Amino acid sequence: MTDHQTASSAYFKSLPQARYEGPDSKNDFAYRYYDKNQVVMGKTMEEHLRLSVCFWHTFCWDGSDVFGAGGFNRPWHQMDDPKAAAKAKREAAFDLFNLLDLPFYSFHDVDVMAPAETAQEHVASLSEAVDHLEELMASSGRKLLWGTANNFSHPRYMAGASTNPNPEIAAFAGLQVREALNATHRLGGANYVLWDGREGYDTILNTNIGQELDQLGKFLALVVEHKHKIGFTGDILIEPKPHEPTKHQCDSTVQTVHSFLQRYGLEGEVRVNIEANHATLAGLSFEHEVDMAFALDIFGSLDLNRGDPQNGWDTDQFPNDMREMTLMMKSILSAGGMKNGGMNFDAKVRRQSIAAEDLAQSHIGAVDLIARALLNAEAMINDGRLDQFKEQRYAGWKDGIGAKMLAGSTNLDEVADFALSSNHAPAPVSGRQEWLENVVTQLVR
Ligand code: XUL
Ligand code: CO
Repeated sequence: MTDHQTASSAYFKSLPQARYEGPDSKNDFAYRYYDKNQVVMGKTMEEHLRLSVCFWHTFCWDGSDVFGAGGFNRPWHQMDDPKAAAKAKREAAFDLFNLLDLPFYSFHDVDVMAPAETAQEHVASLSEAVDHLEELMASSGRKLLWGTANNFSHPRYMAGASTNPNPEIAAFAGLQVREALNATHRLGGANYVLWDGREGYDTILNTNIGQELDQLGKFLALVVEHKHKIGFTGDILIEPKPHEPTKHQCDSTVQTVHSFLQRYGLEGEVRVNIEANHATLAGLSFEHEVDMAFALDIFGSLDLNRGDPQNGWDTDQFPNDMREMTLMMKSILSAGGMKNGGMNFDAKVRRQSIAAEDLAQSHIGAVDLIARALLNAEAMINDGRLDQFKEQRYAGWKDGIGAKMLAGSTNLDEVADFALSSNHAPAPVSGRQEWLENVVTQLVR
């Protein structure tokens, strides 16, 4: 990858190249644990983690929040010509991808193109951006983890995209998805994501929820059909989130997405992109959502970030919890590792972190966290105590009446008669939670 690197914009020019220097390095731009070529359980770290930098938080956001204006003053935010600004932003983005030496990136259509108002302008502007992205990818060797359409920011989507009461707006959303999916296909993207930010309601008083679910289900079927029509071999992913910006979002959690896919006959066609902060917003843990996705066989990819436990919204901070990341990595390794998916930093620096180096160091720290979590997870698997405990806890279901119940080859009379004939009170055993937590503490470094 390093052979292809190009550096064209001035913004990151004063920053050094990030590379692996080992745990004792004193360099703030060095990786201490992420050695992309280090082999862990048969694959390099780079292949395991498939790390990705996102366009939106890192290059599009100007630092504004609902109470105040942006203070980042990135050069591409200061330019008057929107086309030149979009081009400068794309160039700066690839400079950071190269500086970090991570294999993947992700984008929404509107992140990479000059703003457009009409449908025709949208198509032309995105197409110009994709031509340029193709060149930047060829010269840098960076790859696309996923593309997506932003069907939530423009005011036309205030009442939803595919779930809008006005089908003309749903059609506009269809245009954006077709163009973004075609672009993702052309750029060799590994996945295509749909985050349905406005597909929900602010008040049930004005919402026909049954009809909106049908609109969303039928729309998703069109996306899947188009994927096959153009021969896109990546996965289509839905990104669950319970609320924000809407009060209620249709695809709240991994489990609700799974039920939704079953209802609309899309099982086997669509997987999930799980975001840590969306899980916690739903009152769930990241590990829960990851385990649930593997259990339901819809695991796709990950958006890495974290919330702030003291405030309840999607703060999209860079991850920093080794225990959480280790348990998540353990689930991934135990399930056979990443396939098309990867780990996308859907994370942003804080509003006061206005320097170019903040953009680099936020990623470098999080990359090291994940690399260390991978090593911890490997140690957990080799240690074996956690897996053995679970295995032995369910051993009774391997034969006898347990196996029959699981196979669905018995009836309630037989089950009840088994209890009667054995005629003893089955004894509870310890779940050993504290001991299990001790084992985790011993193995998280
Ligand atoms: C919003 C969110 C999005 C998706 C892509 O909370 O996570 O950035 O990842 O649309
Ligand atoms: Co996300």
